[in-house]
Amino acid sequence: MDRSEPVVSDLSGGVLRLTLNRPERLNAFNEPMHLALRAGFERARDDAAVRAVLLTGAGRGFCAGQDLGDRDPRKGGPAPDLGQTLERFYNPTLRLMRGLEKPIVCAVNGVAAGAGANIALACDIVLAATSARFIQAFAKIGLIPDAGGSWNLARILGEPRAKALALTAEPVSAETAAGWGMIWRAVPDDALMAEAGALAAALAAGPTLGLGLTKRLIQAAAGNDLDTQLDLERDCQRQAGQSADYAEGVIAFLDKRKPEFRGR
Ligand code: LHQ
Repeated sequence: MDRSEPVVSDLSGGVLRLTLNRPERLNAFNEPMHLALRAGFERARDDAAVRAVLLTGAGRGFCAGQDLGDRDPRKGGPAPDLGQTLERFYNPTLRLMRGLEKPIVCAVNGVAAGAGANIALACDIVLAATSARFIQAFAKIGLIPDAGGSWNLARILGEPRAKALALTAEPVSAETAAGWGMIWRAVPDDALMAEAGALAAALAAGPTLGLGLTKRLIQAAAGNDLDTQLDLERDCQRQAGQSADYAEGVIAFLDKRKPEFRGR
């Protein structure tokens, strides 16, 4: 692994693998890492060769949130504007991830704390090593859950668990997270990367347009009433039905062979 890149980016078989790469700081975010991660998701959005993203971390951690050494209060000066940090760095990346009409798989290889936990929860399918923990660490330092955490936790878990996690900063194991529906699956440590890689590869070989529309629909559901959602399904299905991958899927079914989707 190249130690000089804050995020290592590798495109293979339609999967863009993005590896957070500050292992000595448990992949905590500094400015270069923020910018590199955002550039990775911009590439995923703009490059048709990317058909799925796999996000993971180098070393023993996934991501420990914001690098707290970057703004050491002992250095003096005025209190930092953390709202601006969110506006400049986190929020654009969270919006890119949510708007990306390609699946994002997250392989949580170790501890995910603060904004690191919430970046993981913002991915579409989250697998975690059984040794990994999710920690809403914010309460320990007087902050609020950011990086979409207050929104995602409340939606995924409901208020009772979301509030308890955010107010206590109690770690949640991968198995508990899976049991609560906070993530898709807990996987033995030594099997995590193979399983996440295979899942991302299968998604990248899928009907990209249809998968992207599916992501859009499921994300829209909670904010829509049934009539609005039915209209949206109609519009998306119309679009999906015009794709070459839909024709290929049907022909492959009728020919009793595996489809070869091209992502259009
Ligand atoms: C770290 C960090 C870290 C620097 C471990 N920074 N070095 C948004 C807007 C703007 C500003 C503020 O924040 C935010 C969003 C946020 O994300 S706020 C939440 C920030 N994150 C945290 O509060 C988590 C802090 N880290 C921890 O509580 C622990 O490190 C965890 C529980 C993640 C892991 O514990 P251990 O497995 O015991 O590892 P460790 O604590 O020994 O960490 C290993 C090294 O990584 C260590 O450095 P050292 O030189 O002693 O080996 C840590 O200082 C460093 N590190 N997290 N966020």
